[in-house]
Amino acid sequence: MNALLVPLTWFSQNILQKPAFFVGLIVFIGYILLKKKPHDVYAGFIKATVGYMILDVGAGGLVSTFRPILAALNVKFNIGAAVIDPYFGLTAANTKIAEEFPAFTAAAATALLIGFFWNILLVALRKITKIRTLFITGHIMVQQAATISLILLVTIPMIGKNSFLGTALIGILCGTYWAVSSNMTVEATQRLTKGGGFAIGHQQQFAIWFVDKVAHKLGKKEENLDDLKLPGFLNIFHDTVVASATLMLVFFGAILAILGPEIMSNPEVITSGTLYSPEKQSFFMYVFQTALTFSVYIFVLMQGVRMFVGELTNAFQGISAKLLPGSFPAVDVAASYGFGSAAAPLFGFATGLVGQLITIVLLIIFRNPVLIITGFVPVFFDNAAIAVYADKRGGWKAAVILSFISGVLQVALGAVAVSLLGLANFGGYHGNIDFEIPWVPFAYIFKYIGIIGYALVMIFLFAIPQLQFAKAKDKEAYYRGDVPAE
Ligand code: ASC
Repeated sequence: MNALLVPLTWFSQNILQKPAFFVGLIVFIGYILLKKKPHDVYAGFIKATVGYMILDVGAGGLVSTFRPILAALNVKFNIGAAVIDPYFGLTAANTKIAEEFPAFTAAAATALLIGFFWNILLVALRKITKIRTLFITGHIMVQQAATISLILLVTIPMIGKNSFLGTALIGILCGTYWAVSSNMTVEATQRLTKGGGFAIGHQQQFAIWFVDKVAHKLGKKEENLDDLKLPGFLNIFHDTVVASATLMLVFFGAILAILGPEIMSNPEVITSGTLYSPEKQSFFMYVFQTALTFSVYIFVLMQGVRMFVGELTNAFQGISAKLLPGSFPAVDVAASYGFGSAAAPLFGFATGLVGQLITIVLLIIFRNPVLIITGFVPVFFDNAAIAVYADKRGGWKAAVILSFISGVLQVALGAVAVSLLGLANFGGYHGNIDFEIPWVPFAYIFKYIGIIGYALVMIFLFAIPQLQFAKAKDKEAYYRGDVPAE
């Protein structure tokens, strides 16, 4: 027994619980299965591993910059704060899991692998499951596996009792959500792209399905955003650094200005990060520097993500092309933007931002114990996608209404999730629209009926593709993803 246990323990401690090496290993195995040359296998492994280590540097920087601000908010106003953004959410979820569920540090990375193969299996059995799509967006899967791990660990205590079984249940739920939700976007995306042959595997699959169903009832598709000229200055928001730095300046500038120099220079409150020192720097410049530091670490983090995702996606794509000919790859939502009106993405972002800001002000007025801070990724990418799909079927009116509602939900349900999951001291929640609906309702179902809730959510998810198939008039066209011409 020991002969088996020793290497297994070694593998678990040194590889499984170190996501950087684990992701590197997935790429390594993927490339070997694809019969790549040894030097390419080596290069892929290095890029994936180093990329993940760079992500860790960015995440560590975000934590050390955010923690003193959280401490000050807590001491001065007795409130917490959370940025609703998947990178802040990933950092917060991983930190909380490491601190409170140490046996599960490897859960998210393992769930990623289990979920991926589960998704492959569900597509391989498509005659039974009716699932046509394989989710291959690696960085999104990393973020979602972490958030879903945290949701299950916090809401169903039983999951945390046995790390082997718990991790398997997390992985299977991840894979089922990936398979089912991306399958829901096939028709909408085929309509938008006139048969582009891909589906969406990102963070707004339920929203896209909904938008596609209701947009034409909210406006006329002839009155679309094609001729809209947005003010030129909005174009600066196409640059992630400019956009995230501006949001961070506005939010953290205001928060730090309100907190004031006294508390930020108090070594009893500010025990990590940079203590403000009045002799060395003006408070204005301290605020400016701290706010911009967030964009520095977001940039570092995204750079690392870019490195490992390139490799992971190649490995996943290769595996799926070999194993599952004829299936739809479910890819990043940004792939859809080129098929809509050129102005739609920025228009959705601006409308969603207004929805978010109004809701944040309302939360402050009603003294919500957690301050919600707009993060760039959900407010831009979700609402851009919603506007693109809505505009195509219901014109600008549908785009305004639906991206505004999405902005409101992102903040309101984001605040609910932060409280439910106890993330106020960790500074972040996922924030993307699918992680409001359906995931916040799912989390409540888990909380109130535990493992039975888990089973019900699985049944609900598996029923969706069955209903899609039952409603399809032409069953062969369903598998091909053909949609009637409009
Ligand atoms: C996300 C996320 C990103 C962006 C990117 C959009 O949700 O984590 O980095 O959207 O995938 O292209």
